[in-house]
Amino acid sequence: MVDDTPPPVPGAVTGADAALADALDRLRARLRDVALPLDAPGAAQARADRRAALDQLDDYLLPRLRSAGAPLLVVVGGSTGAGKSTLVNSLLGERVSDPGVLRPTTRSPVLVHHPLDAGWFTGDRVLPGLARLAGDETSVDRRGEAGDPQAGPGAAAVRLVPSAALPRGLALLDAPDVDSVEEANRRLAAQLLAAADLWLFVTTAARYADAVPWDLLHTAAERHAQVALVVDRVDPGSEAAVEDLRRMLDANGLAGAPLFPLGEGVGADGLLPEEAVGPVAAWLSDLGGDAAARRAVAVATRDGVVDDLARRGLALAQAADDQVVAATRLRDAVARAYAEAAAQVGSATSDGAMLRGEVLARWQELVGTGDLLRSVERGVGRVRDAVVGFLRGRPAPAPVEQAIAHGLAAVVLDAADGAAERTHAAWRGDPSGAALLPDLGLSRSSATLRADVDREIRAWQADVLALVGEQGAQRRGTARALSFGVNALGVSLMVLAFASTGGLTGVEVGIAGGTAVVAQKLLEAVFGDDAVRRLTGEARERLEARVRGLLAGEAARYTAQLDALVVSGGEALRGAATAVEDAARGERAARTAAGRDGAGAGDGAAVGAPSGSTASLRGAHRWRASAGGTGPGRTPGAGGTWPGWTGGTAGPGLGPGDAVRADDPAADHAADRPRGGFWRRLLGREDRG
Ligand SMILES: Nc1nc2c(ncn2[C@@H]2O[C@H](COP(=O)(O)OP(=O)(O)OP(=O)(O)O)[C@@H](O)[C@H]2O)c(=O)[nH]1
Ligand SMILES: [Mg+2]
Repeated sequence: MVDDTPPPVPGAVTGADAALADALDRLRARLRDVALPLDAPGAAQARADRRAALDQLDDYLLPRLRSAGAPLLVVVGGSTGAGKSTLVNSLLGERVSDPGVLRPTTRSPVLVHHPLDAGWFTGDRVLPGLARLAGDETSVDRRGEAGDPQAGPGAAAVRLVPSAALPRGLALLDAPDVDSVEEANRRLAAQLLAAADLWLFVTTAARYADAVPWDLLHTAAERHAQVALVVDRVDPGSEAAVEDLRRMLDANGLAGAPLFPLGEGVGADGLLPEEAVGPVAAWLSDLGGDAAARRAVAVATRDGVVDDLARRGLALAQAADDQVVAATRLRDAVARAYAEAAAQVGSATSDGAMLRGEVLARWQELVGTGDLLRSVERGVGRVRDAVVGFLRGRPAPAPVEQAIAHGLAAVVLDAADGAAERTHAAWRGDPSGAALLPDLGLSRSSATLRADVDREIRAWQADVLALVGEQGAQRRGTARALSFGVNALGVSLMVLAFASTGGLTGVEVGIAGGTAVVAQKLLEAVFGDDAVRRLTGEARERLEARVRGLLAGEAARYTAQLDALVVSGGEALRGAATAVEDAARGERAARTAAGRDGAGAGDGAAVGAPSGSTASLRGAHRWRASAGGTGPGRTPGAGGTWPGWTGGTAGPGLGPGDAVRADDPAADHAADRPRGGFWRRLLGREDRG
């Protein structure tokens, strides 16, 4: 588990920065909480966004906010084989990262820092999710979070390489290829770029328009990340590619990105010649030596990331709300289908449909030709005696009971099967539901339903017999009738229950050609009208309750899929994202006010090492010596200029020419360099004239 609260460090932030860090901490907690388990449209992207947002908070933003003095992290990214490792080695003049012929070469990122800056990188402050490798170590136990599939031996690690060739306050990270055939490489490269204060993007004259790098460059532009580009292998004749790339950058929101074309091939030592890397070296060395410039770059990238995270938080809140909507829609489909099933059973057991076929035949066997009805209607003797006499001579009522059980089971099973089919169809037609269906046999009723239905129907029939028995016990004079015919009376009540609609009984609705009339007369003769009405209602209610229970069990097979998921709305996340926006506004206002008060310089000085203690990267001196002229650093451009980055032709913020050509090239000294136009623009001092 990553410790979110590193120990206080020199230059640690307070005030508005701390409020922003707190707001981001809360956003992080909400992002962790938000669950997007349903495959609603856009959910896969939202999950990836959520992961990326958490990574960026952990790897970059929170550490950066809490360690105002951390060195500027320049991440060298780009296509495989573009020459990232070669560039890093060439800038340092030593092979810290293995370039190679086999792609991809760089799997473990290499982070080069000044020896005195080591403390910033050995701990958890930067990229806390990546283990550290020192020297020649090759395997790691990643300090991943519990349950993290990437944790464990062989997982991502970063190799730390101290180098005095690098200015203090500047770190170079050689990343894996962004378009790698290996997914882990691609993901790591994107994660590293997201943790960068500055992207140094390496491409080639042949591949500068490739889609994958441009996806990332678009992301950078969107986030206002600070970006510079290096174009390798610009042979004479391919200058047009550089011009085209410049146009693409301008047209895609990266007009301010410096562009460094490199034309030289690698030497026998595997390094690019000094004069080739000179412009990049000089530009980066200047940046390393200028605390205010470093701060400006770091803050510009950070602001973009904060805005982007708040935006992402809001979008993810919407995605979380969409999940709630999707879950509700799925639950509604289940509820609708099973309510319909219950209604279907309800009408099939009250409209007389049950009293046809087998039930009717067995019932007629039981009640015979109508002698009973006639004697009851004639009012001969005491009615109850007539019933007793009638019941004494009857066959057993078991076949009627069985026929009822059989018919009733068919009705319930049919309704349940229909509901399962409808639910399955509704879920299958819904992306969120479809993902929950495979391997679950949810297209039909559960395998145990038939047995469950049979059991419930038997239990209901027992209920009805018990009702009749209880009613007899309460009423004087029924003992004899019951002693002969509790089963016959029970069956009569079942029949009557199937012929009662909206409080009307069989006689009133004339159901099934008077089938129910005999049952009703028989029961009324024994118990009286009111009791029969009440008993019929009670028998129906018990049946309905048991059917409801069966259908609820069936419906639960679907809703359990949803219950197993945590689906919570995006309200808390939305609140946290809005709070980040507010805190960011506050922090920027405080920064502006501090700048007006002249406190900006002190602020800037808090970033990394103070000016004056810097080394220069390889080739920087050579470039500076020739800056503004036609020295070797500028070849092979015609007339000593690179068409791709000459500031005069393609608008503001164009590149190394701006950065390294001082206003007065004659006053060009490594230790005391005036700041280039690029940095002035970043710092908001547009005073070049
Ligand atoms: N001609 C020429 N060759 C180069 C240049 N830069 C790199 N190379 C060669 O291209 C090959 C790949 O270079 P690397 O530096 O390993 O490329 P990479 O971008 O680090 O590649 P991955 O780590 O696989 O992503 C090596 O053989 C280098 O010698 C260049 O500017 N010009
Ligand atoms: Mg490499």
